[in-house]
Amino acid sequence: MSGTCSIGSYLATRLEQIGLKHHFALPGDYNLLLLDQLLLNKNIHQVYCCNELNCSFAAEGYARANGVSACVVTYSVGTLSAFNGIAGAYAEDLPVIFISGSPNTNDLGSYHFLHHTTGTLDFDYILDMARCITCEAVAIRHPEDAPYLIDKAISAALREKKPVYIEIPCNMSGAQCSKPGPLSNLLEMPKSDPASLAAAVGAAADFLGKAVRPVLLAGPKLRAYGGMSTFRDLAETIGCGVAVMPSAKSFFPEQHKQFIGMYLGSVGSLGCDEVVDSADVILAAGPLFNDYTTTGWTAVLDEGNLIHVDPNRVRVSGTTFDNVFLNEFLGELAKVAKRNPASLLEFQRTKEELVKPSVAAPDSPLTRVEMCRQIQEVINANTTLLVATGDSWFNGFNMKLPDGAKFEIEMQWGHIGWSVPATFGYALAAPGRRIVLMVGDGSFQVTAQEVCQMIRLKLPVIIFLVNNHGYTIEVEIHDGPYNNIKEWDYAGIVNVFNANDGQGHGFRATNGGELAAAITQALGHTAGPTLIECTIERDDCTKQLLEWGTKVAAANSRSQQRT
Ligand SMILES: Cc1ncc(C[n+]2csc(CCOP(=O)(O)OP(=O)(O)O)c2C)c(N)n1
Ligand SMILES: [Mg+2]
Repeated sequence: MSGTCSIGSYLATRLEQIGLKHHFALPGDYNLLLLDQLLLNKNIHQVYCCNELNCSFAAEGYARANGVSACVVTYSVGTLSAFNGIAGAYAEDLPVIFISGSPNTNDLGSYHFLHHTTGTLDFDYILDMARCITCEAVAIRHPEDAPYLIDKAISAALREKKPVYIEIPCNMSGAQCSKPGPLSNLLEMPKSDPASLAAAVGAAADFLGKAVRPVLLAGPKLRAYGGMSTFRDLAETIGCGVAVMPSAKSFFPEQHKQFIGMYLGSVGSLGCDEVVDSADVILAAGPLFNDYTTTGWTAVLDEGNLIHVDPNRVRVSGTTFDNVFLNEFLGELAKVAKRNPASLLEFQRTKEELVKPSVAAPDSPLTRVEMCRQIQEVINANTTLLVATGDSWFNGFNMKLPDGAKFEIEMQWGHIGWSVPATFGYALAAPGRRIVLMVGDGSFQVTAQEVCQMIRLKLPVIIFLVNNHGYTIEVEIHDGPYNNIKEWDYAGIVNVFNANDGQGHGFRATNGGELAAAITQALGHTAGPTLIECTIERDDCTKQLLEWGTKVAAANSRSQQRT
């Protein structure tokens, strides 16, 4: 263990130790030597993207499948583009180790103006900005500090499930520092304060025990903070109805007999909001209630009825217990909670069965309903379905997931364009899975280039590109000429990316027959991605989108109130 190694090699070892098989990168003169150092580690592959925004989203997607990821860019011009995906990772609770190769330290104190900067002598602005969108931002200035600073950042990311920033000057990546030791203390997770934990569990058990009709609600933070299995234990102990928030779809099995659907107020799944709204105690595990998830503040749960389980604290009907960690709390509560299946029985009594859509004539123009009916057939226990911002969110919400199927959405950050690079990153981290993306034409245009990396790495992703000729979600919220976009030949674009060595497939489906044929081809194609452009009418959207859009628009247009 003793001895020295280069700072770049120290970083590579740490990335390998925390479980990375890949890191995403874009070169620039400030990080070239660092990339060389990282390449020397043969256990992690360097994977390239078309631009830094995509690079950050690819890392974000990889972290969804792998738990943690890394991306390496060049200072300022690259870093600023990547910040968007890094802030997204912060919003979505994903630990991305974000590394930037920066100017030579000899220039920092001299009167030297440098390229890729704002043309001033301020070299700290990137670090300052990084502090706003990461849980730890460090800049190495002396080789001897590198191990401490790298470890400090990486352990913060793993502990807090948030991105971190590490700046490595171009004259440091080859400089020597002490070799990395074992990971052990880097992986140490904080423990709840025992007294606070006991008090929180006692208060919650008491509150639940007195409830007539309690329900459980899975929130988006449940996975990041390791609570999915203890949440299920708790649910099975109580035996009550269990709902999920949109970003927690698949965090509780949909085939489980206690599953009552997705809670999204009036646009949630059939019969779910009535049961949640009429519950007298709702245990929400890792929720994040915002304007979108409350359907424009129309589905706000009463704080007095809530057991609100945050990653590091719990609120029971308005009383806060600090230093209580989600997973420990759910596990301890599962040991003492009492059985009360009343909300599940109510759901079963009141539930209406969804009518299955009928099969459309193969030659009639493709509709959204027929498209979704066919995509549903593609989803098996081994599928991860990723859905992009737009009506694809709602089409995705309506999909039935068999046990084992997973669902990915970026609903807190909500960046159009996230999904193509994130799917690329996810697919790389989950080689055995069937990866399916539903993305709108508008979102696709933001980051379309990353399909070429799927081709380059022969990833058999299936992309359903919903060509509804514009920003339909925006049309439903507030229409104007700005919601029209330039038509592309989406199916044809795959050939542009194939050039002379790629094996991506592109199909256009204008009716059900063409879609079925394209899906058959896609399922048999393993040497690269298949993009299926599904052309539907501009206004052919879910009824949930119409209602949700109207309510969100109403929330957005509230005039300033004096309080
Ligand atoms: C970076 C960014 N810019 C703008 C928006 C606003 N926005 C949200 S959805 C959307 C349009 C999505 O259109 P499309 O992908 O075609 O999906 P559709 O609603 O048509 O299904 C836009 C512009 C956003 N979310 N993110
Ligand atoms: Mg569209």
